[in-house]
Amino acid sequence: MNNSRRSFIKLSALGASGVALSSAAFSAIPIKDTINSGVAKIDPLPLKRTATYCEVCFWKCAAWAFSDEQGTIHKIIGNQNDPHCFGRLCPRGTGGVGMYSDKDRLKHPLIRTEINGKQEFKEASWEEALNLVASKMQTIKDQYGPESMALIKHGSPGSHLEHLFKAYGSDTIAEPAYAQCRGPRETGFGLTFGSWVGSPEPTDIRDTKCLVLIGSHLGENMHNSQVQEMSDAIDNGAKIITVDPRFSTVASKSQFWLPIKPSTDIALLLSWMHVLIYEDLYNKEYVEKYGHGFKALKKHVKPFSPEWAYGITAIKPDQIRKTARAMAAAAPSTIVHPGRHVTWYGDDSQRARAVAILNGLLGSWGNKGGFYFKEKIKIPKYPHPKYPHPKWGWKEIGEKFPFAEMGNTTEVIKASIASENQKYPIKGWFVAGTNLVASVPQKNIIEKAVESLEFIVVMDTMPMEITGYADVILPECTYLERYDGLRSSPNREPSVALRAPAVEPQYNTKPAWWMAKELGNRLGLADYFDFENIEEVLDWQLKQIGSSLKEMKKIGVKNFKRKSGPLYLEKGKPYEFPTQSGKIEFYSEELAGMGLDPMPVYTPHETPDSGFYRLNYGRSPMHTFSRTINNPNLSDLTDENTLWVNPKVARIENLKKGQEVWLENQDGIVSQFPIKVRVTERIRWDSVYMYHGFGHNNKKLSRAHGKGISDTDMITRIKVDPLMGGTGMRGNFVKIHAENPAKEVLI
Ligand SMILES: Nc1nc2c(c(=O)[nH]1)N[C@H]1C(S)=C(S)[C@@H](COP(=O)(O)OP(=O)(O)OC[C@H]3O[C@@H](n4cnc5c(=O)[nH]c(N)nc54)[C@H](O)[C@@H]3O)O[C@H]1N2
Ligand SMILES: Nc1nc2c(c(=O)[nH]1)N[C@H]1C(S)=C(S)[C@@H](COP(=O)(O)OP(=O)(O)OC[C@H]3O[C@@H](n4cnc5c(=O)[nH]c(N)nc54)[C@H](O)[C@@H]3O)O[C@H]1N2
Ligand code: SF4
Ligand SMILES: [Mo]
Repeated sequence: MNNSRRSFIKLSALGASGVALSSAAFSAIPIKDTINSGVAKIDPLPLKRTATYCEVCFWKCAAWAFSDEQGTIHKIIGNQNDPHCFGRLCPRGTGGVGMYSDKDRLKHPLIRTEINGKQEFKEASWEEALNLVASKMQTIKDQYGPESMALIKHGSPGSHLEHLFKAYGSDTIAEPAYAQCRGPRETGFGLTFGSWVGSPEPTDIRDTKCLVLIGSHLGENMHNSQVQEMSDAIDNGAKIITVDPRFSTVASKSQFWLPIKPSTDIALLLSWMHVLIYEDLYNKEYVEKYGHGFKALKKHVKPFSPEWAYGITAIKPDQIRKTARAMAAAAPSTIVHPGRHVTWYGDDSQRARAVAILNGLLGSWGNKGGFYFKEKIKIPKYPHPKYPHPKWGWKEIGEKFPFAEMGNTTEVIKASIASENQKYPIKGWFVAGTNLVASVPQKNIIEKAVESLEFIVVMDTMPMEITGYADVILPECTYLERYDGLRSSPNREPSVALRAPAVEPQYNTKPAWWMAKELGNRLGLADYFDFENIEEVLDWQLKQIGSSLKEMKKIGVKNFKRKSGPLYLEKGKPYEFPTQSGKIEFYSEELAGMGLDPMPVYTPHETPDSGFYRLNYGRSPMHTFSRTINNPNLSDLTDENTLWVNPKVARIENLKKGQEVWLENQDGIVSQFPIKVRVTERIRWDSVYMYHGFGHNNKKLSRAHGKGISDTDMITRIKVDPLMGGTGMRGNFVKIHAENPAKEVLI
């Protein structure tokens, strides 16, 4: 990217101001009467209590932030009445105050300028920055149409900008939480039960007797209420079955750990179906009543005996039988968890369908201890004129994927690379709340797109890597300094949570809703933002659902009674599933009609060549993706990732504990930094493992820069899901080098 029109700008490292703060957020503060009172009486200062919901990850736990008049936030604790957290935050949520106190934060609007041939960011006023963004958006609209401006977003800023984009005329919208995360499971479950799993997942873990986790490592994956419910279920004697090539934390709490050969899960799932059906262990009454195509499924899985699966998965037949029987013994209070980050090998929607079918055979969907029928409150939209109809948008960009239900980030990036026959030309990006270079693999296509684009604006709170590609950077204040949209989430009972500012925004930062409104005014869309401030909108919305801003400020979370009917299927009452057949589709007529596999099929995937190991990655319990690595409180707890290698691999590669190594992948891509070796039996000998999110290369991130390796950098080969376009990331292989191989080449 040297000498390019838009070179990546790494601002120099900060000096003393970047020194890590102490982990004050974790120190015990004598708070009495914190619940159900407006003010916590703390000696010697009274602290103000403000309702919020956490933005450190997307579980969005409702919380109370305690602050003083000087603007210090002393503590954030969970809201007792919140079904996402039951009054307790995870360590990341507790450390969320570090997002506010981080001295590396973006502090002012920045505009890319060229000084003596060198590109730099210069500080700008909000007036200058917003005028520039609006004029570029207007130019793109006039020259190419509004569709050519894309919004790539994640998290809370997204909804404010989505409204701006729809008003402006663009539906070219995508987020990495779909095609790089849970998209395939929504397709797989949608095709089987007729509805998305959604977030939070309606898994009745509290009352389960058997929880099956397939590459879903709850406990490291810190989804709060699920982890708490799982821990209670374990205390109540629930069996846990973990299928993971790695001995995860939850594997250590499991009755059965099945260390599967990576990429072979569909074979195991088919074999489990075989045992349930041919040992007569499935829920006959349920299947007869609610199932469609069971006979075809029975025939389909006949050859898939545990002996057949053993040769593929390396799981012993006896283990496959025992685990299938354990699931059946607990059914219908058994959950085969749908997983969440499921974009693995390209056949992910089909694997998710296999998981769904298994739940169908066990009778788990709609039964206590399985999956409940969730309910949420629909928050009315603040009145505004009708949105215009774009000529094309995310649907057309992803048109080759028949089951895509949201924009696909990878396809939007590809459509941004200029070419002769660009069908859906994207010319500008508005990136908000997503560090694309860390969350979407194949950096080369991102860089090509960046080269082609006429304009990029990034809205973030931190100088993350993506900001280095921006023409304009809009600094958002953190979640602790702003109002946001209401959190309305589907649960056993509907609930609504408020986010209000605990403190004034630091520096020259502003909330996304304000930026969206200001841009709307400049783009002639003021009618869509017919309010003075967001309090007006929130109060109006809350009044429509029987509350008010005043009430929500006091209680933070409001729980509502169910209106949609019972939590589970009712004995003796008919129930129609929202599928084509009105039943659970063991056999999918829809897929068959399109010439696609109507039932999941196992296909082998590539395995590493000699000298290479499969790159496996997952969640750091103390971090969220790349977003918290620089957080002063959380980097105190884990400041780098390590490379997990099996002792056998350590012997072959002559590796010592703590030794720094470099990685090179199958396409010759070398890691930007070294990573320390961790020798452990907890990973199979054919794979290596690391936490996702590390290896930041922006020097402005004083704590995160150069710490560990970015898994995303090493993922250059992707396996695309033909059903919905998911970006399968787990087919990459790495070599381990004691010295930096890139350096060797240079010498
Ligand atoms: N290699 C690899 N890639 C992955 C994954 C993986 O495990 N490995 N996981 C995938 C999954 S499951 C997901 S969901 C996606 C997640 O993808 P992303 O959401 O893109 O994840 P982050 O890297 O955390 O980027 C979040 C960005 O939002 C910024 N941010 C944080 N808070 C705010 C805020 O309040 N306002 C604004 N404006 N910005 C904010 C952060 O500073 C950061 O730049 O990544 C996917 N990509
Ligand atoms: N602490 C923390 N918690 C989080 C997040 C976070 O960033 N930090 N992010 C949240 C988000 S958005 C998501 S999507 C979820 C993601 O959480 P999960 O859906 O649980 O996914 P991963 O973190 O990708 O976990 C991957 C697991 O799959 C295993 N695995 C790898 N290959 C295979 C295979 O071929 N077969 C099987 N059976 N297993 C395999 C890995 O060893 C690892 O244990 O986590 C959520 N929770
Ligand atoms: S699970 Fe943790 S990080 Fe995620 S929203 Fe809840 S407290 Fe915040
Ligand atoms: Mo995700």
